[in-house]
Amino acid sequence: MSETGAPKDPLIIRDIEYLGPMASDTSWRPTHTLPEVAFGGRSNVGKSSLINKLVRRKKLARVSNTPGRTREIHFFRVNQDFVLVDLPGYGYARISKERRSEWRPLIEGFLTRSPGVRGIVQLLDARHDPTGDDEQMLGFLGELGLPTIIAATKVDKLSKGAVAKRIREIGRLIGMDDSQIIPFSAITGEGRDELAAAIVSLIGQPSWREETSDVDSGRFGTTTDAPER
Ligand SMILES: Nc1nc2c(ncn2[C@@H]2O[C@H](COP(=O)(O)OP(=O)(O)O)[C@@H](O)[C@H]2O)c(=O)[nH]1
Ligand SMILES: [Mg+2]
Repeated sequence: MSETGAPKDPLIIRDIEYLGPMASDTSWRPTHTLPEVAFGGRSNVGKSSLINKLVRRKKLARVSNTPGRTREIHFFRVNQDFVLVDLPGYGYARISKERRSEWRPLIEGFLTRSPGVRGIVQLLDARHDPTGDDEQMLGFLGELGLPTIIAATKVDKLSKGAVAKRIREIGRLIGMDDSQIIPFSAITGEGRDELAAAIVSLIGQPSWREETSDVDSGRFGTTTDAPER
């Protein structure tokens, strides 16, 4: 990043459109032909703040003061590049045990049955070890084989040395290489461009669900050319 001139923005935001909410695995979902990138994490982990920073909008995803209340999946079209899928936050401590596992059918059903999903940005609080809910979610993502980018949030609350240490520890706990974990701060903007670049790379790859056929294997990054309806 220390080259001359301003670094190039890997994801220039031209326009964003809210497509709507999905309340259950069988209810409405948007029809489009763009790749989808999901965002998941525990309530209060900083997901709305990260999304707003990523797309450079102050209030796109509501930064909620009442975590645990958002029970729907929200869809946003970003340019003609991809559809950002804001999953409901899980694991809010102050709701009952039964209600705490309500997230699983909606989130798991959506990720399992959405042909357009290319991957997920899974958020973990950099300061803390993954919770039981985080482990369930990561276990599910691992079984599904969904390409996963980890964003470690709120790193502004830690010293530089502590961040490096926490990233190593989280990587060890979740069995992922540190290089797959992006330190992120919605306050300082650290990690925004790195995350944007990782998403651009994800949506440029062929779908992880498709069998690689000889005809298809040469395809690269053409799926964002779908005509607007
Ligand atoms: N210091 C700091 N606070 C953050 C950061 N991201 C979010 N927060 C705060 O954490 C709380 C939850 O953030 P929010 O984005 O609503 O989390 P969500 O429930 O996961 O969508 C809010 O008080 C935010 O201001 C961050 O990067 N640094
Ligand atoms: Mg939120």
